[in-house]
Amino acid sequence: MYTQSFNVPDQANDTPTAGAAASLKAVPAPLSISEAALQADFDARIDADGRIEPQDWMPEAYRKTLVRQISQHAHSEIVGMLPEGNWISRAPSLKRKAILIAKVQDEGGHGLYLYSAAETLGTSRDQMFDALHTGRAKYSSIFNYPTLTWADVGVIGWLVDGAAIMNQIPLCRCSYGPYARAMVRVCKEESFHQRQGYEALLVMMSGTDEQRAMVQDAVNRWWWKCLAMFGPPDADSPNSAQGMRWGIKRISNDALRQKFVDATVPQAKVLGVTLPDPDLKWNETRQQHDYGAIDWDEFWATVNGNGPCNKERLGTRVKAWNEGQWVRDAALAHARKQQARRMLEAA
Ligand code: BYC
Repeated sequence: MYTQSFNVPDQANDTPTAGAAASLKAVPAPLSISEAALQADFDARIDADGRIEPQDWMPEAYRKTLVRQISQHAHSEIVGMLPEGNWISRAPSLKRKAILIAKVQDEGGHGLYLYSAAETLGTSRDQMFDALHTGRAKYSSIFNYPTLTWADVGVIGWLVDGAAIMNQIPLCRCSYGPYARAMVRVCKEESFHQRQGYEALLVMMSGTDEQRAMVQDAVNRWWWKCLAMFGPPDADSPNSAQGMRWGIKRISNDALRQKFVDATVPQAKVLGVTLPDPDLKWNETRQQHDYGAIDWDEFWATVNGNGPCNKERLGTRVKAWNEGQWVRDAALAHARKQQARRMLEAA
């Protein structure tokens, strides 16, 4: 926690003089004044829409919230490689295989930028992985559903990455610098992911009846899960108010969900698929679409570890971590050897 060094009390001022020790000991005035000043400085920077950087003082709760959100986001990217990775060996053409490999690799890269951003807050990558592997950390609910057909890969690109972009564009303006900067690159790549998915679906929709039915079936299975991805309704979102006050979240869960629905309806029309919601219709007064009720019980069951693929996803990650131990050991041994060689040469 090197960034908290400003918190250390000034020894010269804090050391009590003989005889006055008992009364002075209980008065943390210099520290609290300096903390209040640091807090005021932090608040002013947030109010002015400024950026907080790793070396800056920040309240402990801000740091914790960021570690929670960024590490969960990183885990989502890494676990998110699995449902689509499942189709790399069965992609229908060389072109689709090359695109899918690139996309899945990009998701791995996003995870790595995000772990690096979280590390600047004083939490190690090992700690974050341990939280994931022991089930203490969350990752996006959406990756606990199976990819049953090739159309699922296209629908994940179109809808899952589409929802992710909607959520992530505002994160490019997040108040924490390293997260915001990581998100700029992530969003550029997500945009390619969304387009490749949509284009793959357009091709399938111009194919056979069987292919069209496959796309519609995938849309039916993923639509509601994508709406839930934005998180609980604002009224049931315990972290939103503070996250928005701190400029971490810029747009609320419900507002982002609405933007996603409004953006996706015309895309579905062009594609020729039906979104599986009989209550979905344009509301002239609101100038937005109304949509039906989301099954929040199902969402929470999935978030809490009881979705169709939770155990499989976590098991796969833990297995990969254990089987990769020799790679990490070898890389560390190599780094140590290199360092020893450099020191010998310098001596
Ligand atoms: N799934 O108070 P709330 C991708 C949790 S991957 C699971 O609204 P907050 C991709 C939430 O964590 C992109 N849990 O929380 C990769 C909280 O629990 P804790 C993933 C969820 O943080 C591969 C509780 O519910 N994107 O693009 O203000 C292939 C109450 O929620 C979910 C991100 O991670 C969920 N869906 O808002 C393809 C974006 N929703 O932590 C694509 C970054 C909520 O208090 N994260 N919860 O125990 C965020 O923007 C925010 O953290 C959220 C939640 C909007 C997700």
